[in-house]
Amino acid sequence: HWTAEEKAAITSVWQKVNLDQDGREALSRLLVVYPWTQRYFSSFGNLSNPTAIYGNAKVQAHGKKVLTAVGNAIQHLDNMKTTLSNLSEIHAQKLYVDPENFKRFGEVLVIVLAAKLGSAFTPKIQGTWEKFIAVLVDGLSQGYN
Ligand code: ZNH
Repeated sequence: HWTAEEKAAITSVWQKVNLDQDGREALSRLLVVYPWTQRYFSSFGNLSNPTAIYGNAKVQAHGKKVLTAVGNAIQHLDNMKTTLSNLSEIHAQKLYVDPENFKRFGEVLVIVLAAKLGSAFTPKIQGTWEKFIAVLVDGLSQGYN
């Protein structure tokens, strides 16, 4: 259900992503903008303010891990649901993450990409990314049924 143009829009943006920097930025923003998401990361140490969050090595490592998983999903656009089923079950049955938070993370990720790419992140490309995020969130939420 992806056109060649949509696939190109997703992969060309992803080529510009830096997993370390952008992963840190996305996860840090999630933790600052939606502070209740901090409850899942009680083992990460000090998350009491933005400076502590951005400087937290565990946040950096985990942001990279999450974006690496997003990149893996991008390599499997035509069967994202299967690709994400295992990860979804981990979040549902082991980590007990409220799936609403996947949407929040998706929104934050789009903002990080927009800030990074500026005018190159055209409305058309944003539209394709919103669709990608919706499919990603769907895939991550399947294990909650
Ligand atoms: Zn998550 C983990 C991915 C979202 C929370 N994650 C994880 C991992 C991965 C991921 C890959 C690892 C796993 C293993 O180890 O096996 N995530 C992901 C993605 C997304 C996400 C892709 C979207 C897009 N998460 C999320 C959210 C949250 C979370 C939103 C909340 C808020 N995760 C989590 C946790 C964990 C994880 C808590 C665990 C961590 C540690 O290290 O402990």
